[in-house]
Amino acid sequence: MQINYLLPTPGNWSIFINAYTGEIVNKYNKFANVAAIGSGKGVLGDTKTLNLDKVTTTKGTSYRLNDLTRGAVISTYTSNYGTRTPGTLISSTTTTINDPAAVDAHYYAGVVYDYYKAKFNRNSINGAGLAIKSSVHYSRNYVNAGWTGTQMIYGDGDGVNSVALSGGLDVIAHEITHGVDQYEADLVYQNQSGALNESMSDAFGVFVEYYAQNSKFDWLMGEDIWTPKVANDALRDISDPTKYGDPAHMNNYVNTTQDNGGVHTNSGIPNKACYLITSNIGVEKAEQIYYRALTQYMTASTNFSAARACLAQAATDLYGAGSAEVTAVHNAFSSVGVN
Ligand SMILES: [Ca+2]
Ligand SMILES: [Ca+2]
Ligand SMILES: [Zn+2]
Repeated sequence: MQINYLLPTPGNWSIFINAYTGEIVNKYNKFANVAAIGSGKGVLGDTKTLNLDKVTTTKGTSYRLNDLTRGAVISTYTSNYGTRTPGTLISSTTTTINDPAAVDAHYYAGVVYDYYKAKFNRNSINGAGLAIKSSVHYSRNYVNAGWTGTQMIYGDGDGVNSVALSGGLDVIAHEITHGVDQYEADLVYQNQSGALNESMSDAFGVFVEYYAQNSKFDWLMGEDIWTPKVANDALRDISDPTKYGDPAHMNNYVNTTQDNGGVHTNSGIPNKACYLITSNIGVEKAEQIYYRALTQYMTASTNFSAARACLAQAATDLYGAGSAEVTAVHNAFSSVGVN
Protein backbone atom coordinates (compact mmCIF):
# COMPACT_ATOMS: atom_id res chain seq x y z
CA MET A 1 0.00 0.00 0.00
CA GLN A 2 1.29 3.45 -0.89
CA ILE A 3 1.35 5.96 1.95
CA ASN A 4 1.00 9.63 1.02
CA TYR A 5 3.24 11.59 3.35
CA LEU A 6 3.54 15.16 4.46
CA LEU A 7 7.32 15.07 3.98
CA PRO A 8 9.74 13.15 1.81
CA THR A 9 10.75 9.85 3.34
CA PRO A 10 14.25 8.43 3.14
CA GLY A 11 14.31 6.17 0.11
CA ASN A 12 11.39 5.25 -1.98
CA TRP A 13 9.85 2.39 -0.11
CA SER A 14 6.18 1.72 0.26
CA ILE A 15 4.95 0.36 3.53
CA PHE A 16 2.83 -2.74 3.33
CA ILE A 17 0.19 -2.42 5.98
CA ASN A 18 -0.08 -5.59 8.03
CA ALA A 19 -3.24 -7.54 7.35
CA TYR A 20 -3.78 -7.43 11.09
CA THR A 21 -6.35 -4.69 11.36
CA GLY A 22 -5.49 -3.55 14.82
CA GLU A 23 -9.17 -3.52 15.69
CA ILE A 24 -9.55 -4.24 19.35
CA VAL A 25 -12.52 -6.40 20.16
CA ASN A 26 -14.90 -4.05 21.86
CA LYS A 27 -15.46 -5.57 25.24
CA TYR A 28 -18.12 -2.95 25.93
CA ASN A 29 -20.17 -3.75 22.88
CA LYS A 30 -23.18 -4.81 24.89
CA PHE A 31 -23.44 -1.27 26.18
CA ALA A 32 -24.72 1.68 24.24
CA ASN A 33 -22.48 4.67 23.77
CA VAL A 34 -23.84 8.18 23.90
CA ALA A 35 -22.37 11.48 22.79
CA ALA A 36 -20.51 13.46 25.45
CA ILE A 37 -18.49 16.66 25.67
CA GLY A 38 -15.00 16.93 27.10
CA SER A 39 -11.90 19.01 26.74
CA GLY A 40 -8.13 18.88 26.62
CA LYS A 41 -5.03 20.89 25.88
CA GLY A 42 -3.61 20.72 22.37
CA VAL A 43 0.02 20.50 21.24
CA LEU A 44 0.50 24.27 21.55
CA GLY A 45 -1.13 24.40 24.98
CA ASP A 46 -4.54 25.81 24.06
CA THR A 47 -7.66 24.20 25.50
CA LYS A 48 -10.13 22.70 23.04
CA THR A 49 -13.66 21.41 23.51
CA LEU A 50 -13.95 17.82 22.30
CA ASN A 51 -16.77 15.61 21.14
CA LEU A 52 -16.45 12.24 22.88
CA ASP A 53 -18.64 9.28 23.53
CA LYS A 54 -19.44 7.85 26.92
CA VAL A 55 -19.77 4.16 27.72
CA THR A 56 -20.74 2.75 31.08
CA THR A 57 -20.07 -0.85 31.97
CA THR A 58 -19.83 -2.90 35.10
CA LYS A 59 -16.22 -1.69 35.24
CA GLY A 60 -17.20 1.95 35.27
CA THR A 61 -17.57 4.86 32.88
CA SER A 62 -15.15 5.83 30.17
CA TYR A 63 -15.02 8.71 27.70
CA ARG A 64 -13.55 7.92 24.33
CA LEU A 65 -12.32 9.94 21.35
CA ASN A 66 -15.33 9.04 19.25
CA ASP A 67 -17.10 12.10 17.82
CA LEU A 68 -20.72 11.10 17.10
CA THR A 69 -21.95 14.62 16.26
CA ARG A 70 -21.11 14.78 12.55
CA GLY A 71 -22.17 12.91 9.40
CA ALA A 72 -19.20 10.58 9.83
CA VAL A 73 -17.83 9.14 13.06
CA ILE A 74 -14.43 10.64 13.88
CA SER A 75 -12.22 8.39 16.01
CA THR A 76 -8.74 8.97 17.35
CA TYR A 77 -6.43 6.13 18.34
CA THR A 78 -2.92 5.69 19.62
CA SER A 79 -0.33 3.53 17.90
CA ASN A 80 1.46 3.56 21.28
CA TYR A 81 4.86 4.47 19.74
CA GLY A 82 4.64 1.47 17.44
CA THR A 83 3.47 1.20 13.85
CA ARG A 84 0.25 -0.72 14.20
CA THR A 85 -2.85 1.03 12.92
CA PRO A 86 -5.28 2.05 14.04
CA GLY A 87 -4.09 0.84 17.46
CA THR A 88 -6.09 1.57 20.60
CA LEU A 89 -9.02 3.97 20.76
CA ILE A 90 -8.05 6.70 23.21
CA SER A 91 -10.17 6.91 26.33
CA SER A 92 -10.21 8.52 29.75
CA THR A 93 -12.08 7.91 32.99
CA THR A 94 -12.98 11.62 33.03
CA THR A 95 -14.03 14.10 30.35
CA THR A 96 -10.51 15.56 30.36
CA ILE A 97 -8.22 14.14 27.69
CA ASN A 98 -4.58 14.47 28.76
CA ASP A 99 -2.99 13.74 25.39
CA PRO A 100 -2.19 16.91 23.39
CA ALA A 101 -1.40 15.12 20.11
CA ALA A 102 -4.70 13.24 20.34
CA VAL A 103 -6.66 16.36 21.30
CA ASP A 104 -5.51 18.19 18.16
CA ALA A 105 -5.84 15.20 15.81
CA HIS A 106 -9.42 14.73 17.00
CA TYR A 107 -10.44 18.38 17.07
CA TYR A 108 -8.87 19.32 13.73
CA ALA A 109 -10.33 16.29 11.95
CA GLY A 110 -13.70 17.74 12.96
CA VAL A 111 -12.74 21.14 11.58
CA VAL A 112 -11.71 19.62 8.25
CA TYR A 113 -14.91 17.56 8.12
CA ASP A 114 -16.89 20.78 8.71
CA TYR A 115 -14.94 22.61 6.00
CA TYR A 116 -15.72 20.04 3.30
CA LYS A 117 -19.36 19.87 4.42
CA ALA A 118 -19.87 23.64 4.61
CA LYS A 119 -18.07 24.53 1.38
CA PHE A 120 -18.94 21.63 -0.89
CA ASN A 121 -21.65 19.70 0.95
CA ARG A 122 -19.22 16.77 1.02
CA ASN A 123 -19.93 14.18 3.69
CA SER A 124 -16.46 13.02 4.74
CA ILE A 125 -13.47 11.67 2.84
CA ASN A 126 -15.44 9.52 0.41
CA GLY A 127 -18.48 11.79 0.20
CA ALA A 128 -20.60 9.08 1.86
CA GLY A 129 -19.85 9.30 5.57
CA LEU A 130 -16.65 7.24 5.70
CA ALA A 131 -15.41 7.01 9.30
CA ILE A 132 -12.44 9.33 9.83
CA LYS A 133 -9.69 7.56 11.76
CA SER A 134 -6.43 8.98 13.04
CA SER A 135 -3.61 7.33 14.95
CA VAL A 136 -1.27 9.51 17.01
CA HIS A 137 2.02 8.50 18.67
CA TYR A 138 2.90 6.67 15.47
CA SER A 139 6.42 5.26 15.88
CA ARG A 140 9.02 7.12 17.99
CA ASN A 141 10.39 10.60 17.41
CA TYR A 142 8.71 10.36 14.04
CA VAL A 143 8.84 13.59 12.01
CA ASN A 144 6.09 12.90 9.52
CA ALA A 145 2.37 12.44 9.02
CA GLY A 146 0.55 10.42 6.41
CA TRP A 147 -2.59 9.08 4.82
CA THR A 148 -2.26 5.29 4.61
CA GLY A 149 -5.11 4.70 2.19
CA THR A 150 -7.57 4.13 5.04
CA GLN A 151 -6.61 6.54 7.83
CA MET A 152 -4.21 9.23 9.05
CA ILE A 153 -1.02 8.62 11.03
CA TYR A 154 0.82 11.30 13.01
CA GLY A 155 4.29 11.15 14.53
CA ASP A 156 5.19 12.98 17.72
CA GLY A 157 8.13 14.73 16.07
CA ASP A 158 11.58 14.81 17.60
CA GLY A 159 11.20 18.11 19.45
CA VAL A 160 13.82 19.75 17.23
CA ASN A 161 12.58 19.49 13.66
CA SER A 162 8.96 19.38 14.76
CA VAL A 163 6.56 18.94 17.64
CA ALA A 164 3.68 16.45 17.30
CA LEU A 165 2.48 16.86 13.73
CA SER A 166 -1.23 16.81 14.57
CA GLY A 167 -0.70 20.25 16.13
CA GLY A 168 -0.99 21.85 12.68
CA LEU A 169 -4.45 22.31 11.14
CA ASP A 170 -2.88 22.60 7.69
CA VAL A 171 -1.12 19.26 8.24
CA ILE A 172 -4.41 17.56 9.07
CA ALA A 173 -6.20 19.21 6.14
CA HIS A 174 -3.31 18.11 3.90
CA GLU A 175 -3.62 14.46 5.00
CA ILE A 176 -7.43 14.32 4.83
CA THR A 177 -7.27 15.84 1.35
CA HIS A 178 -5.05 12.92 0.29
CA GLY A 179 -8.03 10.79 1.30
CA VAL A 180 -10.48 12.93 -0.67
CA ASP A 181 -8.16 12.76 -3.67
CA GLN A 182 -8.04 8.96 -3.39
CA TYR A 183 -11.83 8.79 -3.80
CA GLU A 184 -11.87 11.37 -6.62
CA ALA A 185 -9.04 12.00 -9.09
CA ASP A 186 -6.84 9.40 -7.35
CA LEU A 187 -3.72 11.09 -8.71
CA VAL A 188 -0.84 8.62 -9.08
CA TYR A 189 1.73 9.46 -6.39
CA GLN A 190 4.68 9.80 -8.72
CA ASN A 191 6.24 12.46 -10.96
CA GLN A 192 3.90 15.26 -12.12
CA SER A 193 0.61 13.64 -11.04
CA GLY A 194 2.22 12.98 -7.65
CA ALA A 195 3.46 16.55 -7.32
CA LEU A 196 -0.04 17.70 -8.27
CA ASN A 197 -1.45 15.34 -5.59
CA GLU A 198 0.88 17.00 -3.05
CA SER A 199 -0.06 20.46 -4.31
CA MET A 200 -3.79 19.80 -3.98
CA SER A 201 -3.20 18.73 -0.38
CA ASP A 202 -1.15 21.87 0.31
CA ALA A 203 -3.80 24.04 -1.37
CA PHE A 204 -6.58 22.68 0.84
CA GLY A 205 -4.27 23.09 3.84
CA VAL A 206 -4.29 26.81 3.04
CA PHE A 207 -8.02 26.94 2.25
CA VAL A 208 -8.99 25.14 5.49
CA GLU A 209 -6.89 27.52 7.58
CA TYR A 210 -8.52 30.47 5.82
CA TYR A 211 -11.90 29.01 6.82
CA ALA A 212 -11.05 28.15 10.43
CA GLN A 213 -8.06 30.31 11.42
CA ASN A 214 -8.76 33.41 9.39
CA SER A 215 -7.16 35.84 11.83
CA LYS A 216 -3.79 34.10 11.47
CA PHE A 217 -4.07 33.27 7.76
CA ASP A 218 -0.83 32.31 6.03
CA TRP A 219 0.51 30.66 2.87
CA LEU A 220 2.79 28.34 4.79
CA MET A 221 2.60 24.59 5.38
CA GLY A 222 3.26 23.31 8.85
CA GLU A 223 4.28 26.62 10.48
CA ASP A 224 2.63 25.64 13.77
CA ILE A 225 4.51 22.38 14.21
CA TRP A 226 7.84 22.96 12.47
CA THR A 227 11.11 23.70 14.33
CA PRO A 228 9.73 24.77 17.72
CA LYS A 229 12.92 26.70 18.49
CA VAL A 230 12.95 28.64 15.21
CA ALA A 231 10.31 31.34 14.66
CA ASN A 232 8.61 32.27 11.38
CA ASP A 233 9.62 29.26 9.32
CA ALA A 234 7.68 26.34 7.85
CA LEU A 235 7.94 23.22 5.75
CA ARG A 236 6.86 24.88 2.54
CA ASP A 237 5.72 28.30 1.35
CA ILE A 238 2.95 28.15 -1.25
CA SER A 239 3.44 31.84 -2.11
CA ASP A 240 7.21 31.48 -2.55
CA PRO A 241 8.26 27.83 -2.91
CA THR A 242 11.87 28.83 -3.60
CA LYS A 243 12.17 30.02 -0.01
CA TYR A 244 12.49 26.35 0.99
CA GLY A 245 14.34 25.20 -2.10
CA ASP A 246 11.35 24.11 -4.16
CA PRO A 247 10.89 25.16 -7.80
CA ALA A 248 8.30 27.78 -8.74
CA HIS A 249 8.71 27.46 -12.52
CA MET A 250 9.03 24.59 -15.01
CA ASN A 251 12.56 25.81 -15.83
CA ASN A 252 13.56 24.53 -12.40
CA TYR A 253 11.59 21.24 -12.45
CA VAL A 254 13.65 18.64 -10.57
CA ASN A 255 14.14 15.33 -12.36
CA THR A 256 14.90 12.78 -9.67
CA THR A 257 14.00 9.28 -8.59
CA GLN A 258 13.99 10.35 -4.92
CA ASP A 259 10.68 11.05 -3.18
CA ASN A 260 8.62 9.36 -5.94
CA GLY A 261 10.04 11.76 -8.50
CA GLY A 262 10.24 14.79 -6.24
CA VAL A 263 6.54 14.94 -5.38
CA HIS A 264 7.24 17.19 -2.35
CA THR A 265 9.59 19.36 -4.42
CA ASN A 266 7.96 19.85 -7.81
CA SER A 267 4.68 20.55 -6.02
CA GLY A 268 6.17 24.04 -5.75
CA ILE A 269 5.24 24.70 -9.38
CA PRO A 270 1.47 24.12 -9.07
CA ASN A 271 1.65 25.59 -5.56
CA LYS A 272 2.95 28.86 -6.99
CA ALA A 273 0.16 28.79 -9.60
CA CYS A 274 -2.35 28.23 -6.79
CA TYR A 275 -0.96 31.23 -4.94
CA LEU A 276 -1.20 33.43 -8.05
CA ILE A 277 -4.78 32.33 -8.77
CA THR A 278 -5.93 32.64 -5.17
CA SER A 279 -4.33 36.01 -4.51
CA ASN A 280 -5.97 37.26 -7.71
CA ILE A 281 -9.58 36.01 -7.29
CA GLY A 282 -9.73 35.24 -3.54
CA VAL A 283 -9.86 32.01 -1.55
CA GLU A 284 -13.62 31.56 -1.81
CA LYS A 285 -13.62 31.36 -5.59
CA ALA A 286 -10.28 29.54 -5.82
CA GLU A 287 -11.36 26.73 -3.48
CA GLN A 288 -14.53 26.14 -5.52
CA ILE A 289 -12.47 25.91 -8.70
CA TYR A 290 -9.92 23.56 -7.09
CA TYR A 291 -12.59 21.31 -5.61
CA ARG A 292 -14.52 21.08 -8.85
CA ALA A 293 -11.35 20.30 -10.80
CA LEU A 294 -10.30 17.60 -8.30
CA THR A 295 -13.71 15.94 -8.19
CA GLN A 296 -14.98 16.41 -11.76
CA TYR A 297 -12.02 16.64 -14.13
CA MET A 298 -8.70 15.39 -12.80
CA THR A 299 -7.85 11.71 -13.24
CA ALA A 300 -5.06 9.43 -12.03
CA SER A 301 -2.66 10.57 -14.76
CA THR A 302 -3.36 14.32 -14.78
CA ASN A 303 -0.07 16.20 -15.24
CA PHE A 304 0.59 19.94 -14.76
CA SER A 305 -0.58 20.90 -18.23
CA ALA A 306 -3.76 18.85 -17.86
CA ALA A 307 -4.28 20.38 -14.41
CA ARG A 308 -4.33 23.81 -16.03
CA ALA A 309 -7.03 22.60 -18.43
CA CYS A 310 -9.04 20.97 -15.60
CA LEU A 311 -8.92 24.12 -13.47
CA ALA A 312 -9.80 26.33 -16.44
CA GLN A 313 -12.77 24.08 -17.26
CA ALA A 314 -13.92 24.16 -13.62
CA ALA A 315 -13.62 27.97 -13.63
CA THR A 316 -15.59 28.09 -16.90
CA ASP A 317 -18.36 25.96 -15.39
CA LEU A 318 -18.56 28.14 -12.28
CA TYR A 319 -17.90 31.65 -13.58
CA GLY A 320 -18.35 31.52 -17.34
CA ALA A 321 -16.14 31.29 -20.41
CA GLY A 322 -13.93 34.32 -20.72
CA SER A 323 -14.49 35.26 -17.08
CA ALA A 324 -11.75 36.92 -15.02
CA GLU A 325 -11.54 33.67 -13.03
CA VAL A 326 -10.71 31.61 -16.14
CA THR A 327 -8.15 34.20 -17.18
CA ALA A 328 -6.60 34.06 -13.70
CA VAL A 329 -6.08 30.29 -14.05
CA HIS A 330 -4.46 30.62 -17.47
CA ASN A 331 -2.24 33.54 -16.47
CA ALA A 332 -1.05 31.79 -13.31
CA PHE A 333 -0.05 28.60 -15.12
CA SER A 334 1.60 30.55 -17.92
CA SER A 335 3.72 32.43 -15.40
CA VAL A 336 5.04 29.18 -13.92
CA GLY A 337 5.83 27.85 -17.39
CA VAL A 338 2.95 25.36 -17.70
CA ASN A 339 1.07 25.60 -20.97
CA1 LIG B 1 -0.40 27.22 7.35
CA1 LIG C 1 9.51 26.94 13.55
ZN1 LIG D 1 1.23 14.80 1.33
